Amino acid sequence: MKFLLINPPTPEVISNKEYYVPPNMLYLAAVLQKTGVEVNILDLNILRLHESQNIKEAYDKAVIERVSDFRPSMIGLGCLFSGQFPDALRFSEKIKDAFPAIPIVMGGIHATLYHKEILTNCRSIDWIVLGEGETAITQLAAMHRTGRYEFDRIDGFAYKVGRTIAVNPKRNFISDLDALPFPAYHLINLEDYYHDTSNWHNPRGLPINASLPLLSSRSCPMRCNFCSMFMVMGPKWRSRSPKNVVDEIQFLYDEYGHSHFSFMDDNLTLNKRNTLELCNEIIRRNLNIQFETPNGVATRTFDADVLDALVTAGLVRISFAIESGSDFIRNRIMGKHLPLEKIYEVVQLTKKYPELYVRAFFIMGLPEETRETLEDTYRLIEEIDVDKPIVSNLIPFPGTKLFEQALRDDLFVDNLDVDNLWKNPSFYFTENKRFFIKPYNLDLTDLHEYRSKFDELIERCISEKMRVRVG
Ligand code: B12
Repeated sequence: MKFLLINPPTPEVISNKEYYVPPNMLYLAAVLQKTGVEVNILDLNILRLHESQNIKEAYDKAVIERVSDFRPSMIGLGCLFSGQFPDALRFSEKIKDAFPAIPIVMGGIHATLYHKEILTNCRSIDWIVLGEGETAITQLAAMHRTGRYEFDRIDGFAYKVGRTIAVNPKRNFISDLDALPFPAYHLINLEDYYHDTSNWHNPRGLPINASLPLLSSRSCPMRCNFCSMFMVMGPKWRSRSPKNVVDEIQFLYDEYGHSHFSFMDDNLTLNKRNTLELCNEIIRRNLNIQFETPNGVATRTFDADVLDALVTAGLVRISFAIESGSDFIRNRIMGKHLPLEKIYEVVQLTKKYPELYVRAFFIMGLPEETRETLEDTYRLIEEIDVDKPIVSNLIPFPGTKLFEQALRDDLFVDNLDVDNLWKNPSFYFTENKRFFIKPYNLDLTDLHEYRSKFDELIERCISEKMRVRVG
């Protein structure tokens, strides 16, 4: 049994091209290998392209070449971001045309969201795994081996039955995350992910080639109205033991000489005891590492103990998910349960650590936004004075409460073709120039005016010492 996992290129939104190794591919590969499957990973993000090459043709060629060389029994296509879907679909069509007998399964948030539309409209995609995929993919491989496909036994799975689509809703998520093998780093060449890090914030002066992703937990119990994360990782926050996480760090440190990491958790610090144990274990083992949190952390879970432990263990760059300066928007509308005083308190605590690079994430353009709420955000950014505030234009992600609201109240601008979002990636690209919805009490011109104001403010806030890294 041979399984090929393909990671389509990440959309160009990552302007600095600092690609991470793909955790989805490495986890899926690890569980497959554990059951004796031969696995190969093709990550198109690291394909070296010549300037003169047509990018799409080069991707397609690489895909077909790999399938021809490896001759897999089954192919898995990842789709972490909706923006990856057009490439993923094109790959599946090319593969199906050339190798019609190889089944193609797709997974990731976009496929999870739009499984019905994709299976109904795309002849080249046979199956879709809904949500967290380790259990389903090993079941599929096992069924392929025996030749007895009992699809109704796979939890979180969608497939074609004649002209209809059968869906087994996702009910079970892995409760013992320590039972998962570590991501299969041995199946990739880590050097392919190295980039120039000379402009990185590197207070410990460590040799850094790239930041390796870590997931100490999955999911988040919060239900912020703009976030679609729970559709993949389920309703319950599940955590690995601190020892298991530090074993993985130690492994990457000893085996690969890596000392820079990125925690990609949806809610890294939800459990204070866990966080402190994790930090103490890193300190106890004397690991000279640095780490950061590229996604926002839940500000309200922070206090002096948590921050001190994290910084002592090696935290060098943190991103607080604050989202709005308006109490009304942040708590009543988004549902963040984050008092204004807590924000001031936590940001104040960070000032004790000059080596810590502090980012704060905000969103502008919610339906209930007014000039006053935008002013509140503006004022808060000025007051907290972090190293880098980031204000994003709202994207109402399908599957979120916010998306439903925008649809119900007809807030989408430009007659957005909602029925075709499953195949239309343009919805996801804003570069902070587009607004997809019009707030109830603001015009688009107001939003653009504030966008410019925020851009100027951000430019002023970014401290000189931190004017280093793009992302
Ligand atoms: C890490 C992360 C990033 C990293 C990307 C790292 C990378 N790999 O390249 C960074 C920081 C760069 C990033 C950036 C952005 N991100 Co982001 N990110 C995440 C995050 C927090 C975790 C993803 C992850 O690694 N999870 C761990 C792995 C193990 O889980 P997984 O990928 O879901 O894979 C599992 C299943 O999906 C399934 N599966 C996945 N692939 C496959 C394939 C097969 C064949 C099968 C069977 C199963 C399967 O099995 C896997 C194992 O269980 C998610 C939130 C989330 N929890 O999903 C958001 C998330 C994916 N990001 C999101 C967004 C919007 C962005 C940004 C656009 C934000 C912005 N405005 O800048 C940017 C730009 C990205 C781009 N270029 O398009 C949205 C995507 C929504 C959408 N519909 O597209 C998410 C869901 C967050 C959210 N709150 O809604 N992100």
